[in-house]
Amino acid sequence: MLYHLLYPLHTTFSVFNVFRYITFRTIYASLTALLICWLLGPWVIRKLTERQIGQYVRTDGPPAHKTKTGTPTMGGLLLLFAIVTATLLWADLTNFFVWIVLLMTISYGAIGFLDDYLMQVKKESRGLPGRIKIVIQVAVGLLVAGLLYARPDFDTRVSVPFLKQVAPDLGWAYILFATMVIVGTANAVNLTDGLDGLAIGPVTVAATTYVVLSYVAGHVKIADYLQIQYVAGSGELAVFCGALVGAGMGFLWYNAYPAQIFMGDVGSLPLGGALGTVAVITKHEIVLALVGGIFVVEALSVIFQVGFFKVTNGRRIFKMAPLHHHFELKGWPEPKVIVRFWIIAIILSLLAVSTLKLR
Ligand code: 57M
Repeated sequence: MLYHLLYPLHTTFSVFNVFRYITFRTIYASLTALLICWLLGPWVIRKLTERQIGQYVRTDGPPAHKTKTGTPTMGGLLLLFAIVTATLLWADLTNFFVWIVLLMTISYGAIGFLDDYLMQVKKESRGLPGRIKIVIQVAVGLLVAGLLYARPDFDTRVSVPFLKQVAPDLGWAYILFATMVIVGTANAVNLTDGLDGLAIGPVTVAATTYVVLSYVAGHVKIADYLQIQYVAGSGELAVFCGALVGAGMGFLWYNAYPAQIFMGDVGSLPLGGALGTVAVITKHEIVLALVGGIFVVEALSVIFQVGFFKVTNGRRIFKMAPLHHHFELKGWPEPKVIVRFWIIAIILSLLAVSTLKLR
């Protein structure tokens, strides 16, 4: 909004010319979202506590988690407010991709809110039935992917990191592929959110990576120089990703160990869905598996654990899945598991950015 209000004044006040630059608006979207989370955090924690919206901790989890019972949850509402507000303030609101990613974020936030509400407020311990949750996620994913596919200039080729010449064109099947990326990322982030700051840290790292990837994908000269697919208008997603980064840092201020607040599904699902959608729009879908390698490994640990359990009639690969619980049960203190996962997330992000040059 500020872009539309203030940039036109640059003919009178040249200082407002700065609003034309995506880099400037990305930085201030990030700082705005950070400030919103920082300033509203204590109030949100107090309100959730007053309303007794405290985490129900399952008894079959690691023993150390028992002390977490009652921690205020659904803090994702603060994340969503910060991200949407900062984006509306600083992004170019005539950009189609900005509205697509906001549609995704708010839709998945609503799914997560319903699940949390049923579980934490109505005390229906299982929340929204898993099948219903996944069906709605797939429906929203198909809608978003379909809206992108319907764009005349939308490219249905899939870029492969490191392989410049390889970009298979999926045609209409790209809609299914994009939906899989979005739904898969949302649920992988959801599974990862099982220790203090364990999800929001890597989400913030991934969002930082996609600030860079969005900017270069939307810059015709840089995209040509790097020989990556140019996606006109995708650069504006750097502003949205900047808001993700700021909100993530602001939320981590309170979600850091020992957490004063959990994000809930109302936070984890939209964060993952948004990252998946940005990856699809900027044509960096497969590299998301590298950027979000922590989420991939956490999800795979569950898949392998459940599969092995069924095939061997009760034996386990890990002490407990997702993988973070395995290390907890091996005796690693929670903060050590968390920070080591963050370090790996940063390494994977650096490798992902390096794929821009290694082609
Ligand atoms: C999402 N939710 C956390 C919090 C957060 C199929 C199976 C792998 C599913 C999986 C599952 O239930 N996943 C749900 C993970 C939960 O966190 C809440 O959920 C929101 C995110 N969606 O915002 O509101 C618990 O995580 C802890 N937590 C923190 N700090 C945080 O900042 O400590 C969360 C955020 C919270 C809190 O204790 O209560 C979760 O873990 O449920 N199931 C599991 O992950 C379970 N694993 C399991 O059953 N493994 C089996 C099979 C099925 C693979 C096995 O290994 O044999 C574990 N989780 C629980 N109990 N709760 C272990 C058992």
